[in-house]
Amino acid sequence: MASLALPAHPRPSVSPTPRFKTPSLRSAAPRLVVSSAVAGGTSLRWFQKEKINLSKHVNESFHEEGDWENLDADVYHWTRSLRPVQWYPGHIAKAEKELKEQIKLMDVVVEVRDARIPMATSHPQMDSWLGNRKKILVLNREDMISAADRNAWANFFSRQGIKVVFANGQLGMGTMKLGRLAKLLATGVNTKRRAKGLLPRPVRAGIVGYPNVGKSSLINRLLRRRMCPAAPRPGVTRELKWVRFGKDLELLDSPGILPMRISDQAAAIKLAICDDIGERSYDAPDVAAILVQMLTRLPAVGLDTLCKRYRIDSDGHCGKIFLEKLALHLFNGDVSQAAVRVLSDFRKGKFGWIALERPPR
Ligand SMILES: Nc1nc2c(ncn2[C@@H]2O[C@H](COP(=O)(O)OP(=O)(O)OP(=O)(O)O)[C@@H](O)[C@H]2O)c(=O)[nH]1
Ligand SMILES: [Mg+2]
Repeated sequence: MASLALPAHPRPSVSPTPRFKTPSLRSAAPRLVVSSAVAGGTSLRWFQKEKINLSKHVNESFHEEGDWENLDADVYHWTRSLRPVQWYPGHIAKAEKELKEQIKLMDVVVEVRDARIPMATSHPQMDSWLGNRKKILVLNREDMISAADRNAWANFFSRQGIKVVFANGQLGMGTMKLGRLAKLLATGVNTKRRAKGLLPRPVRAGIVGYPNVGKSSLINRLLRRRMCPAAPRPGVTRELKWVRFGKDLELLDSPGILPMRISDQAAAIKLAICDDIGERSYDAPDVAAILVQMLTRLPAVGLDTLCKRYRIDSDGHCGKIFLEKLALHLFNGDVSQAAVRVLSDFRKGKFGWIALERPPR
């Protein structure tokens, strides 16, 4: 089984003094077959494909949805030996309690997710809290993904009959549509009130989601006023706050909520990569090493882009070695600074705008 790893990654990657805990792509590959068998029974197909691609670069074989599944399986394995990423500051515990109370007042709920990682920013308990309430799903940061990513996610959600709005909380795209949709979904509220002889009231829409996904920015853009504090770090909004939009819509801005314990550590690492979780909850070199290994595998980026950007020579299979080389080249051997640079470059789109997740099959 171990030889399976070699064809796709032919050059040896040896670190004389390993300083990181991040396992390399090479070390994860033998286990990958087992997990893909568990995930979708694809191990035989995967093995055959690997044999055919013996002499090809790994990127050239990254064509199908199944390759995303393999990448997800690898990310899972790479995270297994790392310190778990957990972030649950006091304000989130308090906000979660209050949010569950406020949900009772909402006619419609707008769940905002990060378009780069729509699965990792999906709260496992959200749907049970919402019950039968009408929901609009917003994939925000649409400017940070490719057209192919967007199409893949649009198709995935439309097949499930889920209403999804792609939005840009920074420039305002999608916000008017969101406002219209929220009022449309809640028209029944005032029909019932009129039937009872009551005056109509504004529709109440709650904006909920993970930290730093752009909830407050979306509200500000819709209102065309900076009513809610927004900044490029998770945990900015600390209190729930209702604001009025015109005479017939009220919006609730809420603090980003995530589970007390994140059981899926692959998702947690993606949250860290995308800056959707507090930076004190993770080790930047570990996270950046995994990002390098992911980007090396994504055809839209690939090893060449990484090496050219930093003018270093690396096989990219082991993110920690890549970071060590980058640190020696640019930061006097300081791996933490190298890690912060790679993470910040990804967040600024320096490797192109790409999603880190594709829909499951
Ligand atoms: N590129 C880009 N940036 C965005 C987008 N939406 C929001 N931002 C930026 O992302 C950062 C976080 O936005 P916020 O609106 O504060 O996010 P939030 O979900 O309210 O965050 P918390 O209150 O911490 O939970 C801000 O710097 C925004 O300018 C978007 O669609 N694209
Ligand atoms: Mg906010």
